[in-house]
Amino acid sequence: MDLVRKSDFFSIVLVLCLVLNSLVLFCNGGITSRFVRKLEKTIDMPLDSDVFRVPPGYNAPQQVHITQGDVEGKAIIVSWVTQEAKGSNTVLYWKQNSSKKLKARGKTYTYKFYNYTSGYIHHCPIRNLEYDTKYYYVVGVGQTQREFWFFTPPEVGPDVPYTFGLIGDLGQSFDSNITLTHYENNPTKGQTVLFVGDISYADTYPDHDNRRWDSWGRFAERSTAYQPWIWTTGNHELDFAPEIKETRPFKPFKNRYRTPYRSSGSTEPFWYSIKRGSAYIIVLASYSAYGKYTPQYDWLEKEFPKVNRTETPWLIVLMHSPWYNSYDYHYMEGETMRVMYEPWFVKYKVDVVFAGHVHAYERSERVSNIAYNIVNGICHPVKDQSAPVYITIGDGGNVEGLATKMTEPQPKYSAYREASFGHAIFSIKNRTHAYYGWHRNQDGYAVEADKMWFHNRFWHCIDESPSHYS
Ligand SMILES: *[C@@H]1O[C@H](CO)[C@@H](O)[C@H](O)[C@H]1NC(C)=O
Ligand SMILES: *[C@@H]1O[C@H](CO)[C@@H](O)[C@H](O)[C@H]1NC(C)=O
Ligand SMILES: *[C@@H]1O[C@H](CO)[C@@H](O)[C@H](O)[C@H]1NC(C)=O
Ligand SMILES: *[C@@H]1O[C@H](CO)[C@@H](O)[C@H](O)[C@H]1NC(C)=O
Ligand SMILES: CC(=O)N[C@H]1CO[C@H](CO)[C@@H](O)[C@@H]1O
Ligand SMILES: [Fe+2]
Repeated sequence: MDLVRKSDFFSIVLVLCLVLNSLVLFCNGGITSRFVRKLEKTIDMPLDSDVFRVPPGYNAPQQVHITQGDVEGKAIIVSWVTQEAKGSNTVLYWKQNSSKKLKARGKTYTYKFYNYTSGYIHHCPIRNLEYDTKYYYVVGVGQTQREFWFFTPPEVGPDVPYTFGLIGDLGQSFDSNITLTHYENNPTKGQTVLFVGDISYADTYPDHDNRRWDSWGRFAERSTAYQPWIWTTGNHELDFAPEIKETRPFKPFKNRYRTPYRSSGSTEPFWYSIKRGSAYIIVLASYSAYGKYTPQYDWLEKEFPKVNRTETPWLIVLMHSPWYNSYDYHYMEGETMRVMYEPWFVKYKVDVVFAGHVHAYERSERVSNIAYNIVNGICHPVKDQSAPVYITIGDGGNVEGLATKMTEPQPKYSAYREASFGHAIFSIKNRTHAYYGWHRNQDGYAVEADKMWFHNRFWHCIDESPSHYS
């Protein structure tokens, strides 16, 4: 009841704001949502919660997750953990309606972190899959077997519809569980999650208690075992802890999660690219060196010219630390990377950039700020139809809670901002149109608190902002 009334109230406010916003054109900032959320402390689910239950049976595979295993989408990497013994590293898999079972063999890793020793972490690439096909797979061969399934993407092509889910800074709180539940129950079904970094928040526990990496893996399995999650590294993946002599950054992340970085010519798992359907997705690393002459810089410089918009019209970039952020939190942390790379984003007409880090939601206008050259003083974001829309989606619901303080007044480049937990859906229809919606956790599963039709920057480069239509 209460919620219904609140969302009705919100809709009215939103409509009013939209009308006002279109009247004042670009002179003022965009919308700061007035949605009023019940402010509660964000708490992690205790280790004995239902979502963290260890699957029954001797040495049962747990924390099962899949990710894309090549550039084109014909390979997948299956990962899982066995706790009691090494067990088999074979994956059995077969096409729906086919009785022919195939086998792939993976490799097994363990690592230590301070006084924690990991279980047996298995990673098994499966190659030469057929496009647009449902596959079943089994892990735990010979002991406790568990069966899952996934769909391969359609063959890469310009008008292939495809729907991505967007989740960031998820963690393992009660709110994280609500976010994941809303993503799963959204009537628009995401086919792959683009995850913008900050996974388990195990580092918020004493000695980075790595059992919280395990519990996160078990919690997320209900999604990660059935659809690929595309990983971006955040600061909570660093696990840099010299006080306990853990000085190799990203140790738990690198052992537990795989990315197909070699396929795209990258030399580190933290930055890479994939094609999926009609999208070309570039994943950048906010916490790996990105200045001139660094490996990431050299790679990205060569990567952008490879994107063929006739093949993959949609150019999407993922990173953790946002470049355009009008919250008080993490203010300007993305600035140095912006200075390095923004001219390329405009030159190559990136459609949209998704970032996390700030635990709230924000969507920008199409703006750029690339005219400044130290002496000319031209350092303001300006409307730019070749620039991407920047979306901050760090609102997964982790233990650190919401970022509620915003810089005032709302800057011109900020189209919509709201401090609520949620997720988003980016649904590509064809080479010219994609539909985007942001869903806050307080609403019904189908409700879009913010939405926008994206017009492709290469094929249909016209202004989409409401002010344009007024
Ligand atoms: C690791 O050390 C902490 C204290 O620093 C202790 O509470 C915990 O039980 C230890 N864990 C293991 C697996 O020894
Ligand atoms: C997490 O959400 C699921 C529903 O998707 C529910 O069944 C489960 O009880 C929740 N667990 C906790 C600890 O909130
Ligand atoms: C771009 O992709 C299209 C469609 O796949 C292809 O016909 C064309 O040759 C490609 N262009 C380049 C420069 O590779
Ligand atoms: C692309 O999709 C949009 C939205 O569904 C639709 O209006 C448009 O007609 C489509 N374009 C083509 C060429 O089919
Ligand atoms: C073509 C074909 O036989 N499709 C079947 C595959 O199997 C599912 C159930 O497993 C059936 O619903 C399809 O009809
Ligand atoms: Fe972060």
